[in-house]
Amino acid sequence: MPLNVKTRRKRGIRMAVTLLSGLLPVLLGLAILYMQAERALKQSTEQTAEEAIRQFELMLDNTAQAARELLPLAGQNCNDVKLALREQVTRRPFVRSTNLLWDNTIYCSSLFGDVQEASVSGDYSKGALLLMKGNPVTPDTALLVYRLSKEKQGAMSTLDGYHLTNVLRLIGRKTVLLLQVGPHWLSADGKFHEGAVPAFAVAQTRLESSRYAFSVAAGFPEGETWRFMSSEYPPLFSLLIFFGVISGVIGHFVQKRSSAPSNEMRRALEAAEFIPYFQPVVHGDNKKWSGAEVLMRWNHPKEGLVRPELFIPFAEHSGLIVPMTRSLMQQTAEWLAPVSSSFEGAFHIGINITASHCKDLELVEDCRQFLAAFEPGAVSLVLELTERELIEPTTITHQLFEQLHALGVMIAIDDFGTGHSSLGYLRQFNVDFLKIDQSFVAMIGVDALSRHILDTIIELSAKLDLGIVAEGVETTEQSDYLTARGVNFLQGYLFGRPMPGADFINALSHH
Ligand code: G
Ligand code: G
Ligand code: MN
Repeated sequence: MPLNVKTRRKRGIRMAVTLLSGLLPVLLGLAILYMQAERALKQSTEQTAEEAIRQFELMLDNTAQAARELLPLAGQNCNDVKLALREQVTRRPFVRSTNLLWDNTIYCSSLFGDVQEASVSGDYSKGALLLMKGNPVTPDTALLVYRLSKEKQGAMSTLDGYHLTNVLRLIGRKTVLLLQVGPHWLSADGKFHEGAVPAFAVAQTRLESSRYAFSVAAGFPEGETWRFMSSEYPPLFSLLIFFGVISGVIGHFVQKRSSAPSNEMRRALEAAEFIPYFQPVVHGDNKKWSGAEVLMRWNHPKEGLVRPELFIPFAEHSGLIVPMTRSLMQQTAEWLAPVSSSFEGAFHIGINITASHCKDLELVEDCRQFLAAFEPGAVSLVLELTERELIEPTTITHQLFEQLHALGVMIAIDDFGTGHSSLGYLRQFNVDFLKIDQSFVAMIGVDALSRHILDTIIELSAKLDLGIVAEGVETTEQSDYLTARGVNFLQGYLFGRPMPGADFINALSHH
């Protein structure tokens, strides 16, 4: 079947479209899943940050409570109050040490008792919190200092970095969590940093405590979205691939069904692969050539010569039948116009027309151009309409046939006897010829009933004053029978097979 033969390029395009229709739902689905994953991760970091804030606030509540209770003691002799300092350290969870200040100087500590150390409140974030890298006792463990001041009095309590790091690690789990206090920040590995907090590639969140001067940053490193998708979404991926395959298969078949034949035929039309074959029609009495029927052939580069039954239905379906017939008429004129001077009387040229060709008036112009290629009166154009698909009588078709008749174009009903045209139909379209279907001719001398039908058709055409052409005449017996009944025109292998233009011209000149 020639319509399945594809050029390499066409096949490539079709593969690409199939692939695309398969990939599109997969890619679209992936994009949606990606956004969904990003949202889920963002939600997760927000929850983690909230939880961390809650934990830190809980710890700071203890240190703040210790400082609050010690603040009224500031100014008193260190020896008198250092037990009170130590009591807070022992009683309050998370509190590592406590100190008292007077006029921005630490003068009493829970660990050493009497000390002298300047401490400017400007270091403290909003005056109350300071994250330190360490202190002389534990230089490598970060610690968070909470400070309360009232005029010259001051009280401090410290929170061990170990507890902070634990929260960052345990709550964070897969989320990266940082604790930021003023210009300093602490990472989950317990390291103290200074300067800007690094930006996270995925689901970055920053949350400030409403009660203390610290904030928490949370996020994920680069690539976490894909990692999350590959661990959470495998069932959805299978579903996506399933839809992709279905969509690809649908895309494949839709293309195959809708566009493939017409594309191939359009290509063939441009490559002038549709060519005319000519079969002579002879006079019933003297058997001289009175004309020819033009029969389309597809000269396919791979399949060879293709008969019209195999491609005309596709051509009708895609609307290509109109330009194909136009091309056929042009080629016919190119073959026959140069020899038209040798015609005796008007040479009948039969062109096959389908019902779909009669939906507008384009045909009129094609016929006009065809006739213009010949000397006036040299040819007679006969449009053959098969009886198997009748033309609906509409305003357009009436206009069409009126204009065709005005041009001198004649109408023949092809395959007559196989369809169901009424006498009304024959009159309505101003029919000039009936072409008796070859199945009746084949029954001459074989089947009595078919012969009766044949006789009736011949009588009918005589009464209606229609010309009559017998198709498929293969034997002299058939020819004699038809001639004896006054059939004007005969067509069939007995007189000539459909042949290419060159052969036809050659045979015509010997005639
Ligand atoms: O000669 P052949 O076997 O090819 O003819 C097969 C059928 O194809 C015939 O019924 C004939 O009417 C149809 N056919 C041949 N050429 C054309 C054409 O140019 N246009 C249309 N519509 N039908 C054609
Ligand atoms: O358009 P139409 O259906 O009349 O086309 C005529 C068809 O009959 C073409 O397919 C043509 O090749 C075929 N044909 C023409 N003469 C003969 C013949 O003598 N015998 C047979 N079997 N077929 C013929
Ligand atoms: Mn025909």
